[in-house]
Amino acid sequence: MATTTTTVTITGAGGQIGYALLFRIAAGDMLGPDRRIRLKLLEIPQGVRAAEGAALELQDCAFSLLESVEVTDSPATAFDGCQIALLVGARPRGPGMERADLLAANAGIFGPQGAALNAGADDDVRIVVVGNPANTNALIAAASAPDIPSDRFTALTRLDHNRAVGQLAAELGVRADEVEGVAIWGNHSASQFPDVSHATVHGVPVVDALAERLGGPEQATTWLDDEFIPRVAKRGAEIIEVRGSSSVASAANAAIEHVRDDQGGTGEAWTSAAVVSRGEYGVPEGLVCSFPVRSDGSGYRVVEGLRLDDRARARFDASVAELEAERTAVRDLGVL
Ligand code: NAX
Repeated sequence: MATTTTTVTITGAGGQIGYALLFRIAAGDMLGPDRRIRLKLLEIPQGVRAAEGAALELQDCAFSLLESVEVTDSPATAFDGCQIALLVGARPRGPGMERADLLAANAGIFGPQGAALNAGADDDVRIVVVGNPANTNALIAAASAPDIPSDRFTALTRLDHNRAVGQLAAELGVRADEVEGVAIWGNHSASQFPDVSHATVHGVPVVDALAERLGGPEQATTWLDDEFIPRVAKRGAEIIEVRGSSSVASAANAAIEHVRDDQGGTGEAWTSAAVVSRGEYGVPEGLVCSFPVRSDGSGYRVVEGLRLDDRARARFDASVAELEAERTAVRDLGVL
């Protein structure tokens, strides 16, 4: 029996991931069977018709939890009263576009959206950025929302986390839910570090289980370095090559799981999310960086005290350096 109503704003709702998200959210996959949902769909004018079409289909599903759907091209309207924001719409990299151009184009989206959240969102709003470059877009949005505590802003690395779990499960011949303790460190980009050094399968370290399966510790290390890490980090490109278009359903699934666990709690298990660094693991404060995280239902907190060996540290540092370079580029544009 649904008792409360939550206002959920989705940007880029007329796009691919938006289309994969809407129906699952309205069916209760994200917030559970006790929370009614008021959907607010933000698009640019060219995307409004597609979002309106999705709204018609939502009506045709007659979801019992769905209280209303509003389509708008106004950030102020979309974020008014927003309690959960999924910022999916972003400017993709066009032909010949330099990184600075990409960051500038997205600053022009995430700056104003942060400001609109600041002006109109609910006091307990939580925001997840999906649109790329997700970490730095979240940084820009947070910087544009001075009245919203920065720990409410997160960026999605749950897809990378799930990809890592999926690869390990396949290699070890187990179900995905039998693998625990995977961590994604750094940026949601090819520089990310998918880390299995704390991961277990049925309580056995994954590295030992891999050694057993692959014929020894050296073989396990080779598989991790040469196959697992690059495959997880470049999985998006693999999906594009095989499928002919980018990850959609898996990205939507990850976003739903990110919000579900942020709100509902992770228990003792951890997952991965990009959160605003408070200096954990030596990551410069303010960067939106992926860490292993837990939530007790009040938001993601970094799991502290994990040991990173020199090789792991070097990989993580390289990804953090990329995040710092993105922040510097954005500062140079005068955005921060
Ligand atoms: P689509 O191009 O299908 O959809 C994007 C939608 O956003 C379009 O309908 C567009 O009109 C809209 N949009 C653009 N600017 C907007 C603005 N200022 N306000 C509101 N809406 C706006 O892309 P899709 O496949 O849905 O991907 C969306 C984003 O997710 C991309 O940036 C993509 O790179 C990113 N991804 C992030 C992932 C992650 O793990 N963090 C994984 C999947 C995906 O690659």
